[in-house]
Amino acid sequence: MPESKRLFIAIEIPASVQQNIGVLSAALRKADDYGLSWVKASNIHLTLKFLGETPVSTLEKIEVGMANAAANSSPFEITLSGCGCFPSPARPRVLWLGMQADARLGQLQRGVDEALVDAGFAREKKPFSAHLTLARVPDTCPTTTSQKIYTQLVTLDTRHLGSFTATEITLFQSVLSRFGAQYTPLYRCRLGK
Ligand code: 2AM
Repeated sequence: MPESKRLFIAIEIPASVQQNIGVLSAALRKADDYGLSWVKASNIHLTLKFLGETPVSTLEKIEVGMANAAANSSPFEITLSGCGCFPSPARPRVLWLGMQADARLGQLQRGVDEALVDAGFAREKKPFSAHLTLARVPDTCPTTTSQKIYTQLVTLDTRHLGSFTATEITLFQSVLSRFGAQYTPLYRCRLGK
């Protein structure tokens, strides 16, 4: 079996903004008497593309694709604001924070998606929905419980979480364990020529 790594491409969030998110997340956790799977503040990121288990022999092509996509973009501002859940408030499975950014965010995501076709990755079928995952709801969690926590989330003020300039994209390796996910940056690519 060829060696493989579980990979994804993301925009990293500055530590100061992660800390703000951590404070909000901690407040929300107080309403969680079930035990959702909360993302550690330092692990919060903006996923552009999930690659999954990937042979290491593909890494070079991924890096070339990332470099092309990044070169066709330029740094842009992201302001955190709002929140939501997937798939719907009637059945929350993923709780997330939203953001505002200009068209370059969507263009960058489409550029990454397109650039990785040559590396053998299928284009995304669903439209991109930019989000920062706060918590995932275990399958065993009653819907009434996840609805209650989501209701708390929407009451929180998300306007002061902060802004930052996205200047690069990062290829992460994800290692899952019973202690949670560990994300390791493997390759970073600056936006712009
Ligand atoms: P998300 O949290 O932004 O939704 C690393 O595992 C990241 O890849 C996760 O944070 C998640 O992004 C995304 N991811 C994980 N598993 C995935 C899957 N099966 N399909 C799509 N995206 C996934």
